[in-house]
Amino acid sequence: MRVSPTQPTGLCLALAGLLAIPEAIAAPASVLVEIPDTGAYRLSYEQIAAVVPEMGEIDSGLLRLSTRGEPRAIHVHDGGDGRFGPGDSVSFHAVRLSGPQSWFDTYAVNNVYRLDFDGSAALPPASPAASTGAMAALRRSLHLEEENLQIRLNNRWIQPGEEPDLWFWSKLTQIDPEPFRSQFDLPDLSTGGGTVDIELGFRGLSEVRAVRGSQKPADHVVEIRVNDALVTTVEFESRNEFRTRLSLPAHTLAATGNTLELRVPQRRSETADALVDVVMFDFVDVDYPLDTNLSHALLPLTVQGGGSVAVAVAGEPRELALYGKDGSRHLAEKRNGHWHLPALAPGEYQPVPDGHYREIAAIRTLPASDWHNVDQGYDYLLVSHPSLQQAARPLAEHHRSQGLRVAEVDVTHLYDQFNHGIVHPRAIRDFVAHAYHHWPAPRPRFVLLVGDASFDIRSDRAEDARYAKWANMELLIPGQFGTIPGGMYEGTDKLAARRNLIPTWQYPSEEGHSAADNYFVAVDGDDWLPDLALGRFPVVEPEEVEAIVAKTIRYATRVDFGDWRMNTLFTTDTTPHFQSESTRLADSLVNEGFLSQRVYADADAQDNEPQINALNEAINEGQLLVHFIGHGGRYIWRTGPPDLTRNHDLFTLDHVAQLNNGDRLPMVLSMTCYSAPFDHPSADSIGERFLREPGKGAIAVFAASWRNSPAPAFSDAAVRELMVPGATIGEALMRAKHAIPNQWQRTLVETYNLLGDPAVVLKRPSLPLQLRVQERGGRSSLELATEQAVNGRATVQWMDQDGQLLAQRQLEMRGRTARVEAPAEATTATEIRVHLADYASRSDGIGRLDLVALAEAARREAEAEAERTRLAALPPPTPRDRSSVDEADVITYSGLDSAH
Ligand SMILES: [Ca+2]
Ligand SMILES: [Ca+2]
Ligand SMILES: [Ca+2]
Ligand SMILES: [Ca+2]
Repeated sequence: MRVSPTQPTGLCLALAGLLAIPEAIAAPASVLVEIPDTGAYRLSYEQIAAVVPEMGEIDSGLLRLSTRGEPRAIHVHDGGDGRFGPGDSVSFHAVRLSGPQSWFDTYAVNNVYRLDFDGSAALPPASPAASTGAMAALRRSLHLEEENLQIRLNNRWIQPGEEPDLWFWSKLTQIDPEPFRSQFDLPDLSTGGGTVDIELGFRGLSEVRAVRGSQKPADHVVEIRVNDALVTTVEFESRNEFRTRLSLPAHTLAATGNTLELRVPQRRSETADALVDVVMFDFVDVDYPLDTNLSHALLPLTVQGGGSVAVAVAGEPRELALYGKDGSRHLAEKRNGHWHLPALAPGEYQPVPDGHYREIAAIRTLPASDWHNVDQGYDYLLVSHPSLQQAARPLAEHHRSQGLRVAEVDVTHLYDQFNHGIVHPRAIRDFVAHAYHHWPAPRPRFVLLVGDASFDIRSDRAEDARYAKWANMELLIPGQFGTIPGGMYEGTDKLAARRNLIPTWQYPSEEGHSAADNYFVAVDGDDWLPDLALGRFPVVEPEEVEAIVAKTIRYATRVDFGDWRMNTLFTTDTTPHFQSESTRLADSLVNEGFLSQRVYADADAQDNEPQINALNEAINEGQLLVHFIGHGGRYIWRTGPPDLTRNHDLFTLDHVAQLNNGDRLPMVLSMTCYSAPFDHPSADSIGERFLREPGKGAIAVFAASWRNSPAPAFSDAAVRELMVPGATIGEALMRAKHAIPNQWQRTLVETYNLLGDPAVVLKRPSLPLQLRVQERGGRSSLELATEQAVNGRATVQWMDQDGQLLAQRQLEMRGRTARVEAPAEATTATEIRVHLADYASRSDGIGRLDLVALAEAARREAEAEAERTRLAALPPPTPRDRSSVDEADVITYSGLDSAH
């Protein structure tokens, strides 16, 4: 039976039921153990039995340890009976997780070791023995690194898939009033001789431009002082990482209270301009000679060159063991007040006096589900954080009721089955790729991620000033690390690391790392275009999931379709280019029979209150689609670029919260900078808020996670694909991404994410409807025609040129045609709009006639006819085209683009 404190699901119960069959009773053959740091760990039988209660006593020789599939040494303390049971324990040396390019991993906090009980896994090679028994010199290596400030590196400095260190201890600049100072200890330092070796890590941020005719000064200069003495001044170039090594006589340092001081000096160029110099300080590695009297026996030691060791240990322990990084374990022998260890191989060892092992972070069994091998295919992969799985279940049931095969997947199982238990977005992507390529048919079409992400995976400090807002400019501005405030998440205490329920992948865009769920579904071919439809619910609380699920199911199943779905809303900022593109896009929908309201910010207005009110009213009335293109003012919509003196907010999180549009939920396309940076550790965004609002807001949001240049062609493709009757929004947006396959627009593909269920079908009216105006004997009437017989009601509206309603008629429609006389008050109408609801098929259609355009066409046709008549009267007679003349008093206009 699986026992996991975070996994109280029905699936668990079902599996428990299965396991009750006698043949199936078998203890899980493995557990996964999370460890936070390098050191020696002990695991008692009781700790293991707490997650594997049916384990029983086993042969000690069956125990195996591994990490990332590599065998590691394990030491069994079984009381000498050869059986591992109650009262026994195992111990091992484990190494902390580091990133491929960083001390702290980008995506995971803990490393994971796997303990197998069935003896089938490989054993590690034997540890090497020392070649000499002579006394070895002892040293100690310590790594000091703090993660206080995060930078963004653009795609000039990092490439997709790289995981550079983006977190730094401190920022150093030429205008810092005081140098950076930090105290450091060298516990058990031997000052008798030898050297203390220090390595410092930096990354440059600024660059100095070369002045023609003069030598370019170094980009960076850093003065390094240790214990108030200038040790060296280093110079380096560019925004790359830079490391420097110092070697100091041990007697210049002390076991406690040393100081490290770093200063970027003020410099002037040959033209006497002050040079900007910004350097990020990352870490210090120290390696120093050890005294043989150890006061700090819980810190590691290095046996230099190999050989025997004799140390005195403070605190008079009764027992001392040394665990080698190579897997070896050595019990020291006490003689004459010293602990003796013969013939140790060179390398690092962790002393363990009197059983002072480190504490593991967690232990769990491997999941019983096996997502490598399934006996049926699935259409829909619903991947949830375990804390949200229950809340998402009704959505899975809903899709099953619609005929989709839904796999409900606990995201932690994907780490266990696809990445050796270690958290990484690669595990999710590899799972999707495996399902896509290797599962039985059908191929999955949809992936939904239920859980928010956060790029600050270690801290619970919600301090926005720690996170870079720009890749290039911001860090160069004195005293600034981003000052435009964002709104904090409300109604939850989950911030920073606690929001990171399902990681996202980080794409290095022109403006730095950006949340990119697209990575999870770009699984076919050697390209970055998506192959499945993907959405995410970026929330942390079960109630938030329940609210989105409830909205989604109501949207899909309600049948009282209203004519609000004729409405579309196009809004933008003050930029003329965006306004003209927005109008072009709006017009394309008008021609399909949709109403399209435009709300454009006014550059001359003091406050744009009328526009804000218009947006509120329009969304409350109900919109099928809301499209914003323009400038995002960091997590919201703004009237222009983020210049606080001239521009201001257009639509904010507060406006979203104050909506009362109920079930009239729009699909929101937010084609702008960071309107859904859903991986921000603490700041809420308009995109997330639109989806998250219970009982109102939006059905889904398509928005960018970071800065970008919105492309009207992308909007065109997105709107066109979303309007295809029956298209799911996830697949429509996937196709829209395929419409922009240029490498230089990859940022749009990667950083625009769908927040919402990808299998939602936009509720656009889709019944094909033909409209004709007939003028006979001075009376005007409208004829409606459908391809299939309907049983429903049509609402006909006559509008004037200002969009005011002149008259409205409702008529029952049975069969394929219906006719209504134009009312007397409609004589000045310039437009007719029709909404037809068919109760029989539970569908509806819309149509629109532009009477001005029709009149113009009729006038032109009359002129053409007059010309034909005139020509016909001329000898020799020309044959007349009768067909158009017969229909001259009947003008037909299709109310729905039948191309869809
Ligand atoms: Ca035993
Ligand atoms: Ca770092
Ligand atoms: Ca692809
Ligand atoms: Ca978020």
